[in-house]
Amino acid sequence: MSRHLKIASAQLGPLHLSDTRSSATKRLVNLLREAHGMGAKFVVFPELAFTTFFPRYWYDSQTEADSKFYEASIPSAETQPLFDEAKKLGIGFYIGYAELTQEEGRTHRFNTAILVGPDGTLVGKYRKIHLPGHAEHKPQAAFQHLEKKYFEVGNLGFRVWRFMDTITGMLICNDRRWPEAFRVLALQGAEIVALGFNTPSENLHYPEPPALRVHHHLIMAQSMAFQNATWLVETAKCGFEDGNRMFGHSVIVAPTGEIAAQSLTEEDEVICVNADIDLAANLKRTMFDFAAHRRPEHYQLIVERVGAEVTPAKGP
Ligand code: ING
Repeated sequence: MSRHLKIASAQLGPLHLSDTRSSATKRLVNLLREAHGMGAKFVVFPELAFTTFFPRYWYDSQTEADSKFYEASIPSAETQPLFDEAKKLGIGFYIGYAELTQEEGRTHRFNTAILVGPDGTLVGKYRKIHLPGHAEHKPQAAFQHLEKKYFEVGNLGFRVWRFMDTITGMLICNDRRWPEAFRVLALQGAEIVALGFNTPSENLHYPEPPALRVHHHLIMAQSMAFQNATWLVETAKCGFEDGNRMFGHSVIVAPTGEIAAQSLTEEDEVICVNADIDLAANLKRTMFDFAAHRRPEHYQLIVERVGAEVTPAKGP
């Protein structure tokens, strides 16, 4: 009898600068209840789910940004209702937020996601490692993408946890563009990867068809799930946030690479799949039997070299 887990992706529509944490939490609780009504036991919320995607704005004062957008504690009084409702309904969840923390006497800021068990316990924490964008102000640009200014590179590594009778790992947004991140999770036995994202529809650097960005998002999700034989749940915060559009297309992808469910709007929306966690067994036993087929002795450049360098062979 294979293991099944009803998984929901709870997509959040826009959060504006004027939205409060309490209003965001109310919407998250409503999504949780809708997912519960669909029978979901594990709900994946987006990246930075309590506030607007603030890295699109330059703030001279980090103190101001800290007070507006970061969680000094999780949960806090404003976000506690989500944690209470999930525990009451017996639902585990993934949620992303901006973490403000004091460690070794210093202040640190991370783009963080947590895994909370159906009994309300904190099971795992992940701090985003691949930070896109820039740290300097680009006043000429239509919008900023200042994750390198507002967050430090995550310092907890890529990890998995025993979670609701599965092995679950976490990633955040830009991580989905780097195959190494998924492979490190898969090498630890990941069966489910949960990933929240906030992805602008417009390209900051050059005119790129918005449809092409969605195409990239969808092919990455399908290939990463298949090549690592894992379930992959990618949940968007999306829509027009104070006029800045981010795309939806939240997806739940099976280890076979097939999209099992996809959102249809850029608003609050829940999609749900009764996931067969053992669906990957055949793939892991044959095509993606890592121990039988991988050849790490030929992969050292992946770890040793950061940027690409032209180093052609000297002969045949
Ligand atoms: N957002 C975007 C993402 O990786 C981005 C940033 C978009 C980078 C497109 C490069 C190209 O989906 C976050 N929050 O990482």
